[in-house]
Amino acid sequence: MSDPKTEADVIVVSNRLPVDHDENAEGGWRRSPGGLVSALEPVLQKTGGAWVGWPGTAGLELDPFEFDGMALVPVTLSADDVELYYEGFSNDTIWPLYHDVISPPAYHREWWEAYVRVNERFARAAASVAAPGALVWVQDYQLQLVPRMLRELRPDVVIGYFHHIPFPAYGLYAQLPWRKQVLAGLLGADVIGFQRVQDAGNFTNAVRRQLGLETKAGAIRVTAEDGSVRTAVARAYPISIDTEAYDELARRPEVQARAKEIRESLGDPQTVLFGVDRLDYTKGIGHRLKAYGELLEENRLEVEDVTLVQVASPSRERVAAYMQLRDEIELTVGRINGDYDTVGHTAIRYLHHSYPREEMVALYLAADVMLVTALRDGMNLVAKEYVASRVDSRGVLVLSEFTGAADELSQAVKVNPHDIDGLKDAIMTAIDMQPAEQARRMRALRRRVRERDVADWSRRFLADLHAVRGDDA
Ligand code: GDG
Repeated sequence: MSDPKTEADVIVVSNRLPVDHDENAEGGWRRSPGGLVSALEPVLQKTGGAWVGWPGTAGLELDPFEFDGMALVPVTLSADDVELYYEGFSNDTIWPLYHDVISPPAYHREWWEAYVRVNERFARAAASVAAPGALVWVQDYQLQLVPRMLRELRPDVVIGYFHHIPFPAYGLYAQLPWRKQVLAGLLGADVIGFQRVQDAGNFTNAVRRQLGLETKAGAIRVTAEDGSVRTAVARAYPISIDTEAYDELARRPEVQARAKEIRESLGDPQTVLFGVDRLDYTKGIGHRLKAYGELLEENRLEVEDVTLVQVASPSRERVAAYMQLRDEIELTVGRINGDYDTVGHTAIRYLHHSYPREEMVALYLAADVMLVTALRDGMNLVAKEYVASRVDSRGVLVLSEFTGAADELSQAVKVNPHDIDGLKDAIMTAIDMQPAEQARRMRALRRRVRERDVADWSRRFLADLHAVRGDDA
């Protein structure tokens, strides 16, 4: 590790740095998995860029360091900050509010104060490493105030913000006691990106109604305190995955052998249904289980013929709503298995673990039907990963219309997960679908995720930031 240079021309700011602590890794850090990191790393490496974020351990104070050709700029969070800013305001106020109040958001002034304080710290860290006129790209709902704070510190830089989760309809957004401050925070950016056209529309609507600003086709006229006028643009940039990486893994003989082994270990049922989600109340896991349980109860499915594999990766385990969700899901799984399992067959193979990506791809390949039944989801990358992994053009994606992915993946079997009878019929349609029809749909889906991968997403966003700066195309 060496000291990075202190000025960067491209800067990414996100809650977490793209690395995890790992005592066994060289230098003590390992690159964290995920599409965002793989898309942005080459950009930062090429431009000598920097990434500003929290290293993931409370109280850890670190100087900037270099990792894989990027300058990493750590922001320190105390245990209190983690509890109030991250678990509190980010994950128990904004997250439920922006996901249509599926779980009731909690509004606490102390959490808000911590959110302001921590956002300021991120803004100052970004300001301190930005070269004159740098492009700064802020990521996600934990940092909605950073664009404006950064603009005040550094009026010379070009600021982008990307919102990974939904932006709610005005009637819900209006609940937020700090609704004006959050909108003003976001409007500090030159380009404000959302997953869906609908999210961008909800945002501009809130801006009009709360701040009385003029908006036209996503362009918002913002007047600063000194009277100067600028334009901020809100538009959709649907995020994607590293499609090539999934395709490549899925073609590996050892991954294909593992997929076969998984099916064998389940007793080679005719049909394997698969769900994989962070254990989060937005993902509709309970609705999925209800529909599946009723299909077994009505003998439309028999436990000898079908198994549902549900990976529920541990998430936000210190937030009360997540503890309660886990109890509910595990109670339901236990009931269904108790009612329908035989000595030799299980209705649901429930796994509360995280798996390496190779194993995920093997599971995708082993699954005849992929169930994505989110009640609200910014995009849902699992849907795209399933498609990218199906190099055999087989398998059926059942996809909730309340995901961002539904806008793009039109050949999936679409469902409204609240309509349990409709969901049951969709699962049966998927199970009964003929191979030729599966292949026809899967090929079209695969074309889409090949053409629009995560590199394409970051290129589009950064091109718009370059255009703001007046760089040549
Ligand atoms: C937010 C938005 C938006 C899950 N379990 C394991 C594992 N995963 C990976 C999946 C996928 C990712 O986590 C989950 O991404 P999603 O998009 O499905 O959902 P969120 O975590 O809620 O992400 C969402 C996203 O941001 C990007 O903008 O799409 O709407 O909510 O990549 O594969 N990966 C491995 N083992 C696991 O056990 N390796």
